Amino acid sequence: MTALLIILCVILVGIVLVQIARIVELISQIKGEREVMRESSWWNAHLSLVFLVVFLAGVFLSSYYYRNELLGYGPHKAASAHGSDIDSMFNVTLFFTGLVFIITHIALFWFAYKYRWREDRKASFIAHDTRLEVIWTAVPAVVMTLLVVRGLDAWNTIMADVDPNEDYFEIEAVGQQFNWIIRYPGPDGKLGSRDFRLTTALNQVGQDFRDPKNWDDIIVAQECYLPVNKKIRVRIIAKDVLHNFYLPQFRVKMDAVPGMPTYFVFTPTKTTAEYRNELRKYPEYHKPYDPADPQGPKRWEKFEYELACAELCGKGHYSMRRIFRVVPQEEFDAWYRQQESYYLTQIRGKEEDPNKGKVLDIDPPAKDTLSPTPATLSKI
Ligand SMILES: [Cu+2]
Repeated sequence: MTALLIILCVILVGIVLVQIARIVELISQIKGEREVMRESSWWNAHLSLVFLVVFLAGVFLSSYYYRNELLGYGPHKAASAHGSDIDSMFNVTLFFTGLVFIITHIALFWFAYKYRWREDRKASFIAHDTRLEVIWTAVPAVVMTLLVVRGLDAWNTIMADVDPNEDYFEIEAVGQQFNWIIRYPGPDGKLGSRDFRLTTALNQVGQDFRDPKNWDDIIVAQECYLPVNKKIRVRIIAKDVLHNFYLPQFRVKMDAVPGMPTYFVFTPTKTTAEYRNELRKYPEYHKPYDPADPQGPKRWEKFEYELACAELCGKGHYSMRRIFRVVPQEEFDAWYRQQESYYLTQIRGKEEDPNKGKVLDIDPPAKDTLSPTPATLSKI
């Protein structure tokens, strides 16, 4: 019995010793974890400072490096009367948002460093601070209000429609999958009426040819010309899905919505030739236009104002591209005189012609007539 008790005592002492050993091990483990924590906290804090410096340096250097890629800078200056308004608005917004961006990022990473975990301090808990809340609500509210008011003011100025009595030139852009149909008024200066129910393969914008204003309208097949320093009003229409009429250098961008005509009024202030001349200042525009032909024309020499569709409208979206050439008034007039009426060249006398069989004063003279009529004279 005594032997049994001695054995039990030895086992118990053994268990106690094992437990003590485990406790000692656990204590040393806990002490080790704290050491690991101290180390990782130190590294995280200091690496966040390194990240802050590298990140901000990257932001500044890349902005500087790509400055000539941004609208409003370098070769991408505005070429319309209202364009500089939009650019300065972007700059003001960029200034305020940029400032906030830099301050918040410095604060974020600096605080992560400053308040890293340390054994000798404990986080304090602040449930509420009225003064702080007032500051961080009021300051952004005031800044945002100023930005929005400025934006609204610019919007109202830019989107103001033309006065019917002022001197302007109106054209029409109809977006469809996948091209723009550009219609110019004829010598009467007025676009004829449309009705979508009249649309056929030949009459693509549904012109109502009973309306004499349509008889001299021009559908421009190639490059569209615009006179410099003349107010242009574009009627913007879509036939199928959403498109967007976008002339980046003129800061013109407006949705083309099916069933809801929109418009944009702008005044081009730089001719294509003047804009090309400005691009000459930038070395990137001295590279060959066609990389396969290094001796060929340079990029600045081939620059054109391009109309693009800025609404992803389907598979052929990329092909909705048209060239707009801005030229002095005399050059525009010369080009304009060469354009032919769509009605006279494509519709007159065909199935679609509601005036078939009737004699109109715009008809060319019969072959045996020697003297041209006044109407045809005005077309020459
Ligand atoms: Cu489109």
